[in-house]
Amino acid sequence: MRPVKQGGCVVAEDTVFSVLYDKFMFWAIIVGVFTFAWLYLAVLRYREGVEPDTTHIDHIEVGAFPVDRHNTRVEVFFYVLPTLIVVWLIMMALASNTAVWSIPDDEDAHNMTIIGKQWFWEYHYEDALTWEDDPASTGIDVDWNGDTVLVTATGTSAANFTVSIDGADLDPVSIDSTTGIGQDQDAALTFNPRLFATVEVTDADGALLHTWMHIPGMDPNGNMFSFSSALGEDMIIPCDEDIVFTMHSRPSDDSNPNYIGVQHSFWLPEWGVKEDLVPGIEGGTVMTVMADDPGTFPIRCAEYCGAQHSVMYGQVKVVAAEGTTCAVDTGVKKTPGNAPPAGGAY
Ligand SMILES: [Cu+2]
Repeated sequence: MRPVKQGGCVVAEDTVFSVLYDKFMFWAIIVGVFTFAWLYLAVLRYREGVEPDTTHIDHIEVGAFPVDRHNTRVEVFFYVLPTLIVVWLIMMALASNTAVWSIPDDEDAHNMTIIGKQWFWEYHYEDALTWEDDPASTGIDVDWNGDTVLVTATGTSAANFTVSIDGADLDPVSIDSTTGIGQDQDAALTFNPRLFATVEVTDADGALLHTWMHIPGMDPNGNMFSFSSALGEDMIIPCDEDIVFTMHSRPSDDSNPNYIGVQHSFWLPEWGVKEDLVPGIEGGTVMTVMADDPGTFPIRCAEYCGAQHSVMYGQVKVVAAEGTTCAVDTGVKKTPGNAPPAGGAY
């Protein structure tokens, strides 16, 4: 489902808890209709001046507690049915909790490490991510193959593209205005999956029309590329994949070995989920989300963490991994993937 515009903001649908809300609403309506129908039936049947049909299953006498004249089947039904509904609601709620606060049994999950410091977030990439803006909406397609970057922008106002590798901008390359094709071929462009790289396509005035980006994953030494909200950078995650966040609180100044930082809470209001970052928990805490809809959504700190707690916010941008779109409505997992593993989930 496409994101819905609400008050100028994009609203994510089909999150675990919005689906859970819909399920609860469904059962609440059924129970409500049944209960009120029964209520009005009783009001009509047993109102003053109407002789009740005592042969009927309920054969209740107005004003008398039905001790002697009761119906065991109806009474058992009245206990068993609500109990079944309550058990079913508990199962659905626990399944949603398990889907969020556990590590999914998913080889293809996109793993991130979130570091909370006073007072900003760092988004570290354990897994690489290559993505670009949706060619269907920008009309532009970037293809980086070996030492060649090919930009196809037929029928758009694209004029130039700039390749940046490891933070260094290469010279802009112009795009042929008739064919809409721009190509750069150079040994310096040989694609290296270990380096952060972007291709930005701009119009003649320099306005950004289309972005292609490669974010490298963890290197063999365990070093990870990261974005930081302190630099105004957004966290970028792919849609339609389990995103597993492992979260740690760290001091922003580690000159004092006795100071291990404070508790933060990584809150994604759009998904209705948050999880604490607890100093001293070595393995970190874990939370899983699946982003179904593209868009940019807020990140907040939900645990008072000091003087500048209120500025501890960031943004998460949900994008389509290269070669995919977010148009497929995968929804969320309607059934729990597995039970929480021993340890790891808090
Ligand atoms: Cu905080």
